[in-house]
Amino acid sequence: MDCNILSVYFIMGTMNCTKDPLKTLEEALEAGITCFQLREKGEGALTGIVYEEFARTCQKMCQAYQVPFIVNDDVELALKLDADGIHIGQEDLALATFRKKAKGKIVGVSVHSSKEMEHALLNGADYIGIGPIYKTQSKKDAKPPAGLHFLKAMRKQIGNFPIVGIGGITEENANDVRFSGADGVAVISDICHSKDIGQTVKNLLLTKK
Ligand code: FQP
Ligand code: MG
Repeated sequence: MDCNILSVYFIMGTMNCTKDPLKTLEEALEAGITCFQLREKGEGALTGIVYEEFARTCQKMCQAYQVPFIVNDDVELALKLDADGIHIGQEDLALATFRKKAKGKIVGVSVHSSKEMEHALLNGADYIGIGPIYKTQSKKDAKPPAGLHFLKAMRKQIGNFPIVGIGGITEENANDVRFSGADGVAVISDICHSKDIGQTVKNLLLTKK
């Protein structure tokens, strides 16, 4: 996997958006996000056919910009839509089982310790998400912040394997996250809540290492 796709990795679900979700995605794509993850979860999240249609629309938009479309958690949907990839957490699914089903797909895994990292690598992850780097509002069950120190330690262990940092990342601290070893930054709120998504994405891109 080309680690440049992790540069500005936008994650969104309808529950994260303060304005129209598809408009939010459109503006983010137009501004140059390098990857998109649909993370439709939480109270009030879309379900059933409405969810599926929303996902298809997001996917089509991503395809128009040649930006990878990744599905969070929902393996069934990812396979049904032939998404470019899936992101799974530690509790979500046996990675090895999924890896077999998803040949040629990008598989991302959340990692919170060296042990989890080793397991992810051995079982065929294409990239790992490390976080929360900072305090986050977007995930209710988030672990306490791991900080830049942890990210640096993981980078040391993992060589040049693709890493994206996640959790509380903004235009102001994105550079610190990159300088601590991340290939890119995963962002929800900083983009979803921005008054000027185009400018926010440009600022996040500008801090590229
Ligand atoms: N890293 C990334 C990515 N994406 C994510 N969704 C997570 C971490 C968190 O399963 P998980 O994954 O721990 O929680 P949730 O399913 O609630 O998101 F690397 F892509 F930035
Ligand atoms: Mg998950």
